Amino acid sequence: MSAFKDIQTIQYEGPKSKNPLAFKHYNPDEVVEGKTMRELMRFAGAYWHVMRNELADPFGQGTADMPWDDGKNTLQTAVDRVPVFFEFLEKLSLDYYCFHDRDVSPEGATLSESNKNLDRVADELEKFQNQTGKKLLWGTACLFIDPRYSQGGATTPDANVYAYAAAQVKKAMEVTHRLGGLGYTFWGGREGYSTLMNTDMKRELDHLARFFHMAVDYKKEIGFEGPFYIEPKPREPSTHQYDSDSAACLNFLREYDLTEHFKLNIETNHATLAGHTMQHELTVAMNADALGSIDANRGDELIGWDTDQFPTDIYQTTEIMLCVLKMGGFQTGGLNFDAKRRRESHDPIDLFYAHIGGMDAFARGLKIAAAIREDGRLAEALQNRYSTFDSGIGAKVEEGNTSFKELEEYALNNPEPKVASGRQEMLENLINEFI
Ligand code: XUL
Ligand code: CO
Repeated sequence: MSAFKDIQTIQYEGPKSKNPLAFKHYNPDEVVEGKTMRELMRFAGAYWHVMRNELADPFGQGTADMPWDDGKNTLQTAVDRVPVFFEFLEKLSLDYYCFHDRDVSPEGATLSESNKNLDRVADELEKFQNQTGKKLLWGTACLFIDPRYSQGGATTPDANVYAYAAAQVKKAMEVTHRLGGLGYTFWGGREGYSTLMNTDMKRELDHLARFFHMAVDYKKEIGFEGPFYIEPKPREPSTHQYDSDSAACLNFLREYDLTEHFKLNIETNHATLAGHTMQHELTVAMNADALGSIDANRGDELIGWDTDQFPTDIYQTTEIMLCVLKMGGFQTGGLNFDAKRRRESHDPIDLFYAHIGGMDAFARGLKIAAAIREDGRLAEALQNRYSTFDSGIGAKVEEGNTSFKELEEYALNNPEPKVASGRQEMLENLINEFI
């Protein structure tokens, strides 16, 4: 039985197509910089948004029409959702998916019942992965919905909750490993605080590091070879989250000797909530060789929260794909649509429009980024801006072969420096030549 029987597999029809159910730019087998688009993008569907997001907001109930779902929180309903999700992935040529343990299977009356539920649904996920060739980009544990985690999981003040969180992550790692997951994500929405009056920050961070070290030990024990990802976000639902941005995460990982096992999963709307551009967050991660994966979405300039909208901004997707190409493509990561439709877009077909738009926005970003790189003027301008460091006194600085004394002597004996223009507007015009 088909859940989307009126919708055919979405085809690439090219930029001139007027068909809203066709790709205008995402052409999976088209080669860009020596790789197919499919290899470069590694698009993933997010189980929580596609299958479980009823489109509620703090002021109103869900609006999403999901005729395939009886709305019950039973194991049978969870099992029945799996083929619907894989039909969706197939019809959109999404090669990967991501899930939280509790999106795919219901919490039971006890932890061991929850684990059994997860095993049962994992059987089904495995079956459909084998049938369709779809792959798990990453798995994760939901440590933020249940009231037990209201004060944190790995940073809770209660050791009993901490143990429960560890048990839940252990199980989610096992299932991710069993399903051939390429990575495992930690997003710490409750790992932070509401007020410092009741929070021992140092103790909580030590506990978080302990938690991660134990996860690393366990990953080695079960032979899980994929990276762990930390997904930075500054706030929401906590007032302050410890993994607030790329720099904070990297500093934490270095402080606690965890860098070897972790990369970052950077989300566009989290970057902007942190007061950074996505390009900034990606660049900080890349500089540390820690850009693992991307949660693809966008925020809204007029709304101050995590709106998780589908990416449509070509400037933004171009900047992101410039970073991805610079890094030589993803290793284990990809572009996961951690994005939801607006509450007003409640029809099943809106799920398709939303993903088609996101995939096309990224495909355009990719083609534009590749053209900018091929043209070479942007890279040349960047290179030239630092050319005084290529020889003479500048080269000595970069080689570590000079001192304050020598630099003083140089400054005293040379004319007043005349710094060259940054040419921002000219470079903005250059980018616009390609957009
Ligand atoms: C929440 C968010 C999460 C993570 C996975 O803002 O982005 O869905 O991606 O837990
Ligand atoms: Co996310």
